[in-house]
Amino acid sequence: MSPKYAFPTLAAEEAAALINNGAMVGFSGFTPAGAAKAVPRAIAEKARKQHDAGEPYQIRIITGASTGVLDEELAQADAVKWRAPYQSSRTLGKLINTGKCQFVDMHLSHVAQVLYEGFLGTMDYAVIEATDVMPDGRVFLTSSVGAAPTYLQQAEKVIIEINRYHSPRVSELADIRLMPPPPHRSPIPIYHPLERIGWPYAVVDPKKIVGIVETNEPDGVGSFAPPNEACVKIADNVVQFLLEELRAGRIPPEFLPLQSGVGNIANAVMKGLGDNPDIPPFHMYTEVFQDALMPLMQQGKLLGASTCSLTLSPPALESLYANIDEYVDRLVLRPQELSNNPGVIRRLGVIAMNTALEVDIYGHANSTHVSGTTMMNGIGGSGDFTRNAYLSIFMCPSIAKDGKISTVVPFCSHVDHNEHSIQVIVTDQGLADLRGLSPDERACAIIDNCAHPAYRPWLHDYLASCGPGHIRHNLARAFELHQNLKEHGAMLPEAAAELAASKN
Ligand code: 0RQ
Repeated sequence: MSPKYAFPTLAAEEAAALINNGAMVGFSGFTPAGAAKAVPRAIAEKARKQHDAGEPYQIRIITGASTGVLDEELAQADAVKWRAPYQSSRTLGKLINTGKCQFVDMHLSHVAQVLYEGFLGTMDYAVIEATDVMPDGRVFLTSSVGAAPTYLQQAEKVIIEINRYHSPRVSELADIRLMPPPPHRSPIPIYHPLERIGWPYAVVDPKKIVGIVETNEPDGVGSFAPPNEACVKIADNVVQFLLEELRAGRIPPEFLPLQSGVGNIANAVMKGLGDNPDIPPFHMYTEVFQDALMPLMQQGKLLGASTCSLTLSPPALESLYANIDEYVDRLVLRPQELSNNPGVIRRLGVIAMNTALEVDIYGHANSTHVSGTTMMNGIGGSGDFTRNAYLSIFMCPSIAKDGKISTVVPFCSHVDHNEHSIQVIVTDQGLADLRGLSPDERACAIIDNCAHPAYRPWLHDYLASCGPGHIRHNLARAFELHQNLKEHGAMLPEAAAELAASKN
């Protein structure tokens, strides 16, 4: 027992020793932000030793969203039997795509409810990163909230990783409240992105805490590459569209809260919005707060943001901590049940901007499965926002893999977001505003405005080959591009060769 805490302190290895083969473990973390670090690393080491000794050792893992070292190290140690609800480790991705790890891809706003309902079984342990824990069970979380408050409630036993790297003041940003099950839910009183309705801490029954592991380690969020040409064009197209909406009065003069997904395109769009003097200062109601938003906060272009995580590179997070007085009234960190809550998103009139791997000519989007089979990361929060936003925008470059792939296809090989939820599709080529368009009209708008010119003749030829119907398809050819990619390494080998030659 350390005099600092009311609970025993453990070495990470001692904590890992408690977690048995087959255990279900809920780890904190929503992106690498706030993810448990020392205990998962020690579990990976334990798994290796068990495997070397010829003993089985794998655990079931649930988190808020993706993580950092947690997934990568546990996957490298072949220690992951089952995973939910989102992940982005390449090594774990390979295990998932070869059937060696079972993966449940879920809307992030659904995680807490599915767990309460018992569909994921008993949670044996929660391993939660915090800046402090009180004898009465108040837990002060670090750079993300995610589903940690739910896991503290649901787990049979709890291990707290106290990470000294984080400013203890980060909990001043937290606004934590859990929703009771129906029919005991009342309206969630968030009428503005920065409205606070909860407490700065999560709560656990102190009797469940088996130990505290002390660490001092950054989140390990990588920095983004400078935006490439396609990202800049996509960003320009989005900014021009939003300005037009503003002029038309469909976006009010004070603007509407924005949600932006993860990755380079999302960062380029946020930078584009920040740089344009005609876009008024705005708020965000989003789930991930990335590096590109820091300068916007400093310039006053971003007035404030509600998020679930501070997915910031170490220099950006350290700058936030050093100047935290400037942020405490302008940043709110919420549990994913609230940051991604459909009712709040609809009420606030959020403009959602997410990225697709491919879109089809009728306006469906695939964010998750390459060629319909290979899991990329997961749906994450993109569905929570897309379905419920005031305006849902999907973005992608018109071609991928140097032109071997057209991201505009006749029929998405997997559908995450459907034609009824998506209003606008944007690529580097241009933008298709699908509002009020019939399927035939949508097909022409998407092919002519969004597809790469090298693929437009084939897509029009496909359309011409379709039989009658409301949504017209030629089922014999609907996956011809995907089939070509599989057999010849390119969707249209001649077009891809021409694109490659024009690039050299
Ligand atoms: O491959 O990594 O080998 O270079 O996919 O593509 O264009 O760099 O885009 O990084 O923004 O990721 C949909 C995956 C896009 C992401 C997805 C290849 C391409 C490249 C990445 P390389 P880009 P991004 C908030 C919201 C779902 C979750 C979500 C995602 C790689 O945005 O996971 O939105 N979204 N959450 O070459 C084969 C295609 C391809 C393709 C691109 N059609 N076929 N490969 N690529 N299109 C966050 C949370 O929820 C936590």
